[in-house]
Amino acid sequence: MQNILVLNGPNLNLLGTRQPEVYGRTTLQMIEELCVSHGKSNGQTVTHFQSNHEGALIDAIHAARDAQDGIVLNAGAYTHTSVALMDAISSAAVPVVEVHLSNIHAREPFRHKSYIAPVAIGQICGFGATSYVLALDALAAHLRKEGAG
Ligand code: CA2
Repeated sequence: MQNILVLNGPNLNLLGTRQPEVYGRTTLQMIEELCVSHGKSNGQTVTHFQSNHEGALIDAIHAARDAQDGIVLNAGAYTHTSVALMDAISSAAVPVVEVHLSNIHAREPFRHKSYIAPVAIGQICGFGATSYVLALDALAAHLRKEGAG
């Protein structure tokens, strides 16, 4: 069994309630339920956490060091700004898959830069809620290869 943390950053709690033309009608709760059920089919125990606060996300990454085999991270707008999150991932030594609902490379230039990408094992973006499912599959394969699951 693999233990996976699905970690969501700022404003993602608003999913499905505002700007449906950009982010769709799927709520964060629906995404979390999808991750729990898809994780089960991969032999993964999925827990989830969302915060609008950079420090709380950093604390969750630090705590994952002893409790989780991998992290699926949508850092929201902190993706494009946070050296602190990048440093937390580097020090946690837990594999992270970066996810985004939207294709950040097809959006405004400031979204093309990710501080998460250099310290993640990979990045999946542009597939809506399916980005999370693909990230769970990627972690399952990665951890099997590493012998952790
Ligand atoms: O596409 C993604 O998943 C993003 O991480 C979403 C972030 C954005 O800043 C990143 O560039 C790409 C924004 C999340 C905000 O979500 C909202 C949802 C509903 C209403 C307003 C914001």
